[in-house]
Amino acid sequence: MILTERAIEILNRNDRGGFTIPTEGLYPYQWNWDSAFVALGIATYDPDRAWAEITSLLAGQWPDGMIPSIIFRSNDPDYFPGPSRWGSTPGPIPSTGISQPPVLATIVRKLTGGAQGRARRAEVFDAILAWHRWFHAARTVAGIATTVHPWETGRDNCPEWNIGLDGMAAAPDLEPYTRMDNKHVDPKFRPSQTQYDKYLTIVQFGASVGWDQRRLTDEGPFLMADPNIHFVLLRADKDLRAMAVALGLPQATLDEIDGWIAKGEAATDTLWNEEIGAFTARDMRSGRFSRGFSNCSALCFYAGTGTVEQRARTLAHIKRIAARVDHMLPSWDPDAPDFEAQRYWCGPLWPQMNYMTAQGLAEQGEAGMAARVQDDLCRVIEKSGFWECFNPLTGEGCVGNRFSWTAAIWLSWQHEKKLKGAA
Ligand code: 9WN
Repeated sequence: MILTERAIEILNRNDRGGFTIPTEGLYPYQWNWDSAFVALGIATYDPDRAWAEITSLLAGQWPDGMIPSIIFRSNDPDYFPGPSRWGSTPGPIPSTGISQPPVLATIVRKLTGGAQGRARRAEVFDAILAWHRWFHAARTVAGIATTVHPWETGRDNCPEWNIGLDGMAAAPDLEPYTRMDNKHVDPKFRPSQTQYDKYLTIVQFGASVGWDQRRLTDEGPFLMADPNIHFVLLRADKDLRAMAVALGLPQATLDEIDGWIAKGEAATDTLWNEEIGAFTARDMRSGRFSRGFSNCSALCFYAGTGTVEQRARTLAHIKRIAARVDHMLPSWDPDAPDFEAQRYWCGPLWPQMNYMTAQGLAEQGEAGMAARVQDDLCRVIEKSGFWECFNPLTGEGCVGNRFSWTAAIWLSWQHEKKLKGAA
């Protein structure tokens, strides 16, 4: 109970009036997929405020349908790269020029399932449809949704991106900059300077082409396919379709979404890395795969895709890792050489990933492992508090504290447990 009150207090404290920041100091703006997860938690005690979280995110949507990764409603000198570094963007509110994994449709479907949900679904359906259309048009290469920036994948410095980053050089004319992230948290948790130079090189390229998204995809310095974006989008397309059916939308809309789902199912194989025996990221220019099992490899269950054999081999990795760490599910394979238990996406477990992984495993008949993934996150929260991510070996909290999505996922699960208990 105390922890539940604490979680609500964190979300209230991070509320900036209709939208929620991930954490004070380090992330002072509205982030895309953070807000979707945050809505899940707020919905347990204030459904109207939860809905405002979603509509405030949609307020930043670009005319081409893209919903940016960060919406800059102010200019906070404590954050870099802020609005001036991204330059002029075409949306109604200054923003980044890249997106983030599209979990929104799945979360909107969940939050609007009741009798009163229909009007809300109808209110946001077209905007979400336009966003998915954008992924399928502006980001798709050779039939698979790709990404142009590690920040777009939501998992910045995961070793998955090393092949893509090694294949590009930092711009020789990179405008000088000062990182602010390392002033808020211990640099040992954060991406390296070399990685930051490349992140900023991609931003500089995007700004130089006026954020022409097709040019950024086709000509940009970095182009990889990401199991996170792929599985989240495929799952979200399926949820979008279910909402379209419930809303009685025309056959043409269903046909369009069916086309995306068929494309997504076919593209799943593009990410199958036979050598590792799992779905991994892939560099679209060289065709090379990344060399390790990440927590996104496990999202094939959440997307309800992959063959029986692919899922069995994925599950074997999950079981191997479960025997290796106290706290599931690390963001990178603990048996891989570049695993680092505390460095951001190189090892720590992430609450929003555990949420999706547990949901997918439970839906696909793997109740035991789903419970392990869920319980482990609850245990680290009980032990260490509401951190951004956690060391999977010790359960120690890492990077940002009093973190919104951690509080939100805690609340959502506690609420579901209560509902189950009452049934
Ligand atoms: C860059 C806000 C975001 C999350 C991402 C996480 C981290 C930002 C950063 O924080 O990314 O967007 O500066 O590291 O990787 O998943 O949405 O919580």
